[in-house]
Amino acid sequence: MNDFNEIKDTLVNLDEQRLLQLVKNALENGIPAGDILNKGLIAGMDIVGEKMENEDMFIPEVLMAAQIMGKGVEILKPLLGAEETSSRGSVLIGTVKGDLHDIGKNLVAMMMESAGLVVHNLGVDIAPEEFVRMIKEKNANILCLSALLTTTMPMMKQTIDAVVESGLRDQVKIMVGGAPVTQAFADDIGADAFASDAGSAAKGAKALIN
Ligand code: B1M
Repeated sequence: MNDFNEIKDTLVNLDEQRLLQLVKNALENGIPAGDILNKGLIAGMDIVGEKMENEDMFIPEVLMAAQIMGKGVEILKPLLGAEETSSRGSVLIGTVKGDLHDIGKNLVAMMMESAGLVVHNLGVDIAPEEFVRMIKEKNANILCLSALLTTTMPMMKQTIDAVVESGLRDQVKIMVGGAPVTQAFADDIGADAFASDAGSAAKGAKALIN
């Protein structure tokens, strides 16, 4: 659809005002918020990623695209994943140590909140011992780990190992996700669940609680 191409192009061209206008227009035209997110903003960010890989875009520009995307997501937020709010699980979510990517992780947190879960979003670059400390402090029953880099995926295993060593493994279900993460990897490192996107992460978390 034309709206999606324009949203993608505008994100890649870092035209914030136009992008936000296009997102609002798309909503006014009855396009579902989830489609605007997935087929517009996330698809646009994929192009940014390809350009980054080919050195057609550089870190400061990618960072700007990420910030602009975040503002687009803010507009969509109230309309995404409006589910019933019955579950009261306590979720701890963060991006593992060494990894600064947070857009996907924040989307997961947002979808989980709108699914009725209490979410403690720790941020990025979180060390295993910090996750362990926060599981205790927040009495969490689900731990969600995000990683976007192949080089930080092993930190997911180190985090799970730290949880095991702390004696808290029986208290929390652990879910992992992020672009390079797969179900096979999740199984390998001893996670309880894997989610490929924010919607299935929210559904998966509710299933883990029940
Ligand atoms: Co980075 N980066 N980056 N980057 N960056 C990628 C990931 C990369 C694929 C780009 C590329 O080369 N094509 C590549 C990784 C290659 C690899 O490891 N195989 C890469 C690289 C190399 C790097 C640097 C090393 C670059 C450098 O410095 N030379 C550097 C590393 C910094 C660090 O972390 N230590 C770096 C830096 C950055 C920025 C800071 C500039 C910026 C991040 C800004 C921010 O997040 N605030 C950035 C960005 C924006 C990207 C791309 C372009 C976009 C990521 C994104 O936000 N996608 C990315 C390329 C790409 O993915 N297309 C790239 C949109 C987001 C909605 O999707 O995060 O996949 P995603 O989240 C999804 C799912 O994965 C899932 O649900 C989300 C929503 O549906 N999900 C979970 C995510 N977390 C989950 C947790 C769960 C469940 C599901 O828990 C249960």
